[in-house]
Amino acid sequence: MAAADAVAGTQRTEPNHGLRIFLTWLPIALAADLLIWFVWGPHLPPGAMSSSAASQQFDIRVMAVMAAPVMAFVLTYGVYALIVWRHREGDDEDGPAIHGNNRVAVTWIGVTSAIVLSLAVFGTVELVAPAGAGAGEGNTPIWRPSGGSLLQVQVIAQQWRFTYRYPQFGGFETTSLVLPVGQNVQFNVTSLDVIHSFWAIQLGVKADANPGVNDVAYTKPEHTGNFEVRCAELCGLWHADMTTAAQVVSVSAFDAWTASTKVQLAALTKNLPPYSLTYDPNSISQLGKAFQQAGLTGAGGGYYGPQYPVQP
Ligand SMILES: [Cu+2]
Repeated sequence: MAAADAVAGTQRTEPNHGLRIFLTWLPIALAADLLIWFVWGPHLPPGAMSSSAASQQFDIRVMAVMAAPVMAFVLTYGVYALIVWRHREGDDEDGPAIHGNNRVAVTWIGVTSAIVLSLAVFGTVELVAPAGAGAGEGNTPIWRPSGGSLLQVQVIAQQWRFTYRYPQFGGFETTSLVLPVGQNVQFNVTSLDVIHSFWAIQLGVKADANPGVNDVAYTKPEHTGNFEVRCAELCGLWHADMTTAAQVVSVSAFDAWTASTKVQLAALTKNLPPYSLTYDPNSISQLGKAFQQAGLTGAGGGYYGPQYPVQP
């Protein structure tokens, strides 16, 4: 620099750009992180209605807090460069070469490696700790909730509706999804026809629904209230209509609901195929036909298999 200055015949003292960028960046990054964590964070999806939702919200908060300083740095650096290093009339001098600058290289590799590796570890821990984090784990889940009983709910997808079977309450099948608060739930998700995906939005649960597959996902509802279920896999003409208005209720309300539903659906339940982790729609479409003939396909009922004519 001294040589260049001598050649140019000027006397310039370069300010410490690194320090200036750092001191500009630091308050922006701190403010962004505090706002993200305390103000925005509690409102980030999917909320905190269940253990898995709360854990996903935490993950998104952590990732946003890690990402904001990076973005703040890029923007600060960009604006600083535009202002301080813009081309000026009569100044044709090039900046110092970045190639061979060990401090920049080591800092860059060090910081980016730390961010990526810590996120890999964090992501793995966050899958294990909340027992699969609400994701479908296939038919042999690696992570299960520890301790306590499990409420088993079978989610049966078909074009174009979800029905829910409660094997621990006589195996009735309903179009309503009702869960008790504070109870570990095991969803056994399957399909009778094409591929669907069971997405309980505010519970932070998403599991593929494939024919012939039992896909298991866990969660624990932590707050009572309504939540939405949607199909998250394009499955045909009425895919967008494949929704369920579902509820997390108190334990006593859940007990009352299961008791009354069990009685109300008794006539249908005895005609359902025996509870199974998967169903072959072709082998039970006779039953679907029987349901139709008996006029039992209304709300709360359910027939397995498509409605095409049954082979003799
Ligand atoms: Cu679907």
